[in-house]
Amino acid sequence: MRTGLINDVVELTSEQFKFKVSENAKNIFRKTIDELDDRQKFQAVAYAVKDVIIDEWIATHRVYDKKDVKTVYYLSMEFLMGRALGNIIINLSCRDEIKKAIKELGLDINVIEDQEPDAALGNGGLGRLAACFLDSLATLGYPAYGCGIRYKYGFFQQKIEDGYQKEVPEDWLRYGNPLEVRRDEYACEVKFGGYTRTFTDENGRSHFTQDGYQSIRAIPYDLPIVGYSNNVVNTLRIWDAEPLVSFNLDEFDKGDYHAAVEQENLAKTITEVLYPNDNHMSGKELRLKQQYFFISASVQTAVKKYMDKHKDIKKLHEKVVFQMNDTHPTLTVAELMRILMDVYMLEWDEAWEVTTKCVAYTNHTIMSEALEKWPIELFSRLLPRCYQIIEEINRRFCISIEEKYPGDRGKVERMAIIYDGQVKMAHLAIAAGFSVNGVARLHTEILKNQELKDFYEMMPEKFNNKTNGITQRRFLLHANPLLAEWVTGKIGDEWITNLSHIKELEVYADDRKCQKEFMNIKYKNKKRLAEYIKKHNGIDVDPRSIFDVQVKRLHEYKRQLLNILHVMYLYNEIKEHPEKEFYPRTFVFGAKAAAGYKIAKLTIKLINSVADVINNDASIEGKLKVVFIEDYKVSNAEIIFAAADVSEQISTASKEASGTGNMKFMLNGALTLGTMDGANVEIVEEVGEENAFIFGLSSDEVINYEQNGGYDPMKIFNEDMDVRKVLMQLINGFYAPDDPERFRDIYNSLLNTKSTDVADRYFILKDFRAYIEAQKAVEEAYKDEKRWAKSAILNVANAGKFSSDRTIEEYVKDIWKLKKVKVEV
Ligand code: B1N
Repeated sequence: MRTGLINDVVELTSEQFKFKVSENAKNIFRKTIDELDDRQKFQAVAYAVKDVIIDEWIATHRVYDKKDVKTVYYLSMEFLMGRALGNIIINLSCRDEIKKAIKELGLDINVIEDQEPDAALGNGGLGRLAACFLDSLATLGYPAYGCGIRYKYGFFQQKIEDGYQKEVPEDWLRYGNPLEVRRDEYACEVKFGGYTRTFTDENGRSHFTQDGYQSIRAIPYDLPIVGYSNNVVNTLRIWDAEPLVSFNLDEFDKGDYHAAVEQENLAKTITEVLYPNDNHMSGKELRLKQQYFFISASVQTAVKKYMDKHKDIKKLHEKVVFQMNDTHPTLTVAELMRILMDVYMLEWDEAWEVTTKCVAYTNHTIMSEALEKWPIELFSRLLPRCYQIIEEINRRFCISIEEKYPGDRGKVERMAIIYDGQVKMAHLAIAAGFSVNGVARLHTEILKNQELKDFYEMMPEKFNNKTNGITQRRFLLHANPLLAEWVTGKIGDEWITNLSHIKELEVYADDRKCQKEFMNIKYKNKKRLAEYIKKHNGIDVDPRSIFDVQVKRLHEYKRQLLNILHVMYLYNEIKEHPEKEFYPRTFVFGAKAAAGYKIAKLTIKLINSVADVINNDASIEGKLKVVFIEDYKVSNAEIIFAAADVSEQISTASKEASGTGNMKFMLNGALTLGTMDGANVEIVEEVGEENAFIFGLSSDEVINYEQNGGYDPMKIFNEDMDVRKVLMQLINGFYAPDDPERFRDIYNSLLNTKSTDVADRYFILKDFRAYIEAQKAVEEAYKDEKRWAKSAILNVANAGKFSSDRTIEEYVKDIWKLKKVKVEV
């Protein structure tokens, strides 16, 4: 039962909720409920839900205030929230009343939920992790703010035209966002450019200040993060930019026309769009502006909030901790130092002491092209005072390296924060952070022993692992209501807030009746996806076939190419041996490629071309289907995970820091087909190797090859006739009769050392045979329904570790040191 502070929340009845909705229809749209179109219905309901949340939101912050709690600020350029409404409703304790009201109004909750645009303020895993963490923080009752950017355009919408990806702007705010609250009272100023000036105060102390800068106003919008059944509502605060003073003719008269226009343009462009790169750095000036913009606003606000209640800025770390989601928010270090010294007049050593107790850093990748390095010229021009501070941090850091390793120039060269004309953000984050963590055990080990070896040797105490997790509220309870209900029927509903309980399902894995129930639910979910595919792709797929799914960002290291090359191989096999028994298979792909990532976009075209040929070949009697789901995003992901039999997690070992899709599949009872990479290692450890399909090179083997100049893919091409045939089909027009050269670049990326510096950099051919064998094992296993059902149930039962609740408890215990709060009467 709900225990709230405010009467109207405590006793919310379906009648009251219905009243709120009809009032909204009237006040916002001047209509009665049945006159509203679907979008308006969504808005009327969403505003009513916001009304329900608001009292708890206020109550939560009253408790935080009163208890003077320590708060984590989770700083992230990305929060991939997806849709809010459905998720909020399942988290609210009065969910049943709301659902009842919606039904009694004659509205269909699924139709209403479908009207909401996804809040796609993120690219992929890193942004979705941030969203899962916010859900867990609220559900566990920890004081937390998410801090980010209110991009006008989120991650682009993907259209497939003639098999090619087309990017369409995602105008998610077109109809406004009913759930946000604009907080003008917390607006602040952010300064760019100009120069630093030194002045001496009356005590003879010198200080720095910035002059000749451009300014913009940062305006926060708050979004509610509703905890599960606990009255806690935390806040995701995303910043928008506005001109400080709107364009004025004064400036024009003074002849400062250009300066005024520039300042106004800066405000317009800064929050315009999310950079659509995953695991890749774009060295654009605007990106650095975005970073400083939201960091300056967030850090200023956090410090101000602390100083409103406390006197001693030197104890900031007792109440505030900043978690930097990768290096994108690393300017936190410089900005906090700046505020402590220039605003609160601390000495360097005092400011450094406070800063290094307040900031912690999470590393999410070892891909070298993702490492953030900024040219000194750009950095110092845009952020002169921050640059000056970083120079001094670097000077002192280099001295400490020399002290520890006298005479070792190599150390200083490899570890310096500023070197070779560049500012290295990861080095700054490690030098200043009191904690450095990787996101899966293997990833953290690679950081310690390879990528960040020098740093680990010098400061081992900073390094720790926090294996990623996902929220079971969205990815089971909301995404898969049939399975969720089945689980609750078997073991009760404690798993919703404590996923370790799901282990209790294990005793049902061998039970024939339970196996049938489970497979029946899977079948229904596959039908749901088949309907989605029919509606969106016009393709018929058979829900009795094996649903083999790879959905994630398109990246060479994730090896969608390996998957589609194997499909091409299977097709050849079926054509050559039509008499051979073959269990029908549906290969499902979903992936967006960064707009400028040529080979990734060509891979999408290849998948669609292969799909065209195979899906239209009547001679194979529907044994094989290939589907590319357009516009893969959080909302359709929920349908896809629930329907999967096989979870493709086939990255080149060592490259995928963790992966989180792998966990979502597991929780929904799909079996992992994967390499020993990222969190796959821990998934297999939990579920047992006999309930997964593991293949391919190990991370050690990959790293070994890399350190010795790669391997020779030509040898495989010359010796393995199946591989050779598939590769030839890339350049003989088999899948591109109108332009046989179309896929030449893909062919070259695998074989040709003239056109790429390393042939087959991602070991696709090296792992190809092993992948074929693993896929054969999948087919064999699926034919044995009992065995498959057992394995699938065991996957669900052993997913407990992969709840983001567990991850957050570890962050709290080892890094953030927060206290749980109860919000009640
Ligand atoms: O972060 C996820 C991990 O599960 C994935 O393995 C990892 O690839 C992903 C620059 C990134 N790492 N780095 C990024 C995103 C955007 C950008 O501009 C890098 N994303 C990951 C969560 O830990």
